[in-house]
Amino acid sequence: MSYVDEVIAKVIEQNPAEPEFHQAVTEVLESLRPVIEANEDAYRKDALLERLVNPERQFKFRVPWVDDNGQVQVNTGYRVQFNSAIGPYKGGLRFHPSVNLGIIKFLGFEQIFKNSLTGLPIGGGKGGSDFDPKGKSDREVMAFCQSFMTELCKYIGADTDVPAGDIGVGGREIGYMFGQYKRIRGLYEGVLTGKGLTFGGSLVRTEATGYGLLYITEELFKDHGDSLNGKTVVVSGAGNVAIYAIQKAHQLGAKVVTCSDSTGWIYDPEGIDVELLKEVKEVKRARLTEYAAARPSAEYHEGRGVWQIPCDVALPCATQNELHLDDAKQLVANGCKAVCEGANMPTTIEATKYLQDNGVWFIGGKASNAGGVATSALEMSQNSERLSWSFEEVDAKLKNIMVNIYHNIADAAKRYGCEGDYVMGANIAGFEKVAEAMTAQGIC
Ligand code: NDP
Ligand code: 2IT
Repeated sequence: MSYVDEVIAKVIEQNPAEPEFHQAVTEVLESLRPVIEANEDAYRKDALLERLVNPERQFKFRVPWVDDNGQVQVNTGYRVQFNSAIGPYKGGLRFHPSVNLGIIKFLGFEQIFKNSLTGLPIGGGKGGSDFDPKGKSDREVMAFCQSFMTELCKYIGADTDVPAGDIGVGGREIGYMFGQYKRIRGLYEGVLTGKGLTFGGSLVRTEATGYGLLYITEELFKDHGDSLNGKTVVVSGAGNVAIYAIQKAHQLGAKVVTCSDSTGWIYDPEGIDVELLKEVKEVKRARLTEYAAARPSAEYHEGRGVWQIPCDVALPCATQNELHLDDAKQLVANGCKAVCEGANMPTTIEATKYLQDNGVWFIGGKASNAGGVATSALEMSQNSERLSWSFEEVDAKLKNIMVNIYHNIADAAKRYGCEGDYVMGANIAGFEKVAEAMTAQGIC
């Protein structure tokens, strides 16, 4: 059996009931096959792949908190410190009822390669909880965040592990967690990113994942002699990534006609009104039905369905495995040219393959959503030098990083004879740097 097949089989056997983790590992290792095979004996002897797929360390802890009725609630918290070969662990925290260890491990594993692609010195990690912030009062969210950080603060720090936001974790949650960290540890340091602008946050971090997604998509079109100007775009999600993806797509002359949340979706042929969407989702924390109620041109539909709307570009920005094989077939039938992932692993392996086999340009999240964590790393830099950069300066750096990522992944794919396979290019380019650093640091 080849080394790659051996390690995939071991991961499935040793991590039972973690299908998302199996999926993430399989996707990466399958596409690394030519790189591994070129150096198989040395990698096998060093157990490089076994070390890569096993987190350096993982924490699981109880998070008790008191709700507004005086009832004690208990959630589970996680932090997986996956790989520190190229820098301190870096990656978001997800608060969503679907969170379990397998989800956090898949996200932490992907983060290793994504962070490597940014070109910045950050290792891979991820954390979160099965806490559901939906419908909770601000006081309940604060109580949960304080309890979560009371335990997490033992394991993190500006030079060891720097969490940030993800699904269900935005500025409000980061603020509460930063306050509790400072209170317990007595340290005013850049231990979290995505902070408010009055206490060490970076300009552009809020917009960064969505903006970065559009910067790389624009570069992809440019490289093929085209641009986003005049293109029709479908977006899923209506959270942090989706909102700023829609905003930047409009700035680049495209028209975004859909968005979605966990209960339904919007088709707005006149183009999504970003200010209204921000009001509904960021301020009122309400359902998309409120968007439709305030916007005569918009239709609201229950369930899922954005991928059936004809488009030139599809940007999945909600959650994992939200774009299935049937959706991919529909996109191809409708003449979609490009799919670039804003979310982490939103496209199933079968759907990805179908899109690629049918000539759709496909950029996976490790490359296309790396703008968020890259800007987090820029926030860390600003915190270290105790300075703040202007919006224009951070935005220009972000754009430059995304353009570089595009060319690095395109070149890596070409080097291995797979021109246009940006998934393979991203996995290879991300892996090469981490593998070299791990090898140079000896067996650890
Ligand atoms: P948010 O919590 O801000 O928004 C998530 C959006 O997706 C919401 O509209 C939510 O619906 C919807 N959603 C979440 N879970 C589901 C589900 N199970 N089924 C259907 N819809 C769902 O999160 P973000 O925008 O920050 O994250 C979106 C994706 O982008 C995630 O995959 C995340 O890992 C990834 N990502 C985020 C980065 C960041 O900087 N924030 C960076 C890189 C990647 P509802 O409004 O009903 O909750
Ligand atoms: O998936 C991701 O890259 C994020 N949620 C952002 C992580 C970060 O540290 O900014």
